[in-house]
Amino acid sequence: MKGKFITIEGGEGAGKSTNLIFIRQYLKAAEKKVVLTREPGGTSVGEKIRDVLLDKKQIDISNDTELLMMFAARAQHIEHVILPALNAGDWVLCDRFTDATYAYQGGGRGIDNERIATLENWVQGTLRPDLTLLLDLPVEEGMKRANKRSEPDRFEQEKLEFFNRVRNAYLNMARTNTGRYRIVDASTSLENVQEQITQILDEFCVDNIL
Ligand code: Z5A
Repeated sequence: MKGKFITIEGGEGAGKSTNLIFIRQYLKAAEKKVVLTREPGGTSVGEKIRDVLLDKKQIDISNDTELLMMFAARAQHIEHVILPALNAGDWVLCDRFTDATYAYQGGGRGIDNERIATLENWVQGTLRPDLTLLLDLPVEEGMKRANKRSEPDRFEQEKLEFFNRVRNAYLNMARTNTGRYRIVDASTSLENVQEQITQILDEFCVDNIL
């Protein structure tokens, strides 16, 4: 595989969408061909699955169904978008990936990590991100930012404790996967967040002799 796979993670309102655009500009300036995508979604089938998963009227989705739908969308995404792009030498920038499953379905819903790992190995084989940026900020701050923007979706209707479990799951993953994870303090000004991201990307590009 010639391309690089970068994922961005964090709680709601952490600034993932905003900073993905910034990262794309950085990589384009470094003359990389970039594919920007997201999960759940990224393909026509995946976007349909996303619509069901986020629909606040779908209150009867069981935890296992939710988990399997995440991986169904992911299987389609990997086969039709991520692997072809990486094999062509493109850089794939993805708004959430499997770490979100460990955080939300694992930390948030309480599904055992081993069951998630089984699906991860089945659907992804050896594919893992090369770099994961975790935009971290207190849950209440992210909620304030997200609430300014739009009606809450099915996940956003969850309670504070759910999102605190999600945040803790992310921080635990970041602390145990220091090779590919970088934690960004997302509670500061956008300018400061983007300075932190620039430093991380500078180091990543040097390490990868680009
Ligand atoms: N999910 C899951 O459960 N399992 C999985 O495996 C996967 C996903 C892949 C959809 O994700 C849901 O799917 C998600 C988890 C679940 N549910 N939740 N919650 P999503 O990524 O599409 O949804 P989201 O997390 O709710 O994203 P978001 O609310 O769009 O947040 P964001 O992209 O991180 O933030 P943003 O739109 O860039 O910024 C939010 C606002 O804050 C905006 O007005 C910005 O201008 C502002 N902002 C950004 N940065 C700053 C700073 N630094 N200061 C001040 N204001 C700022």
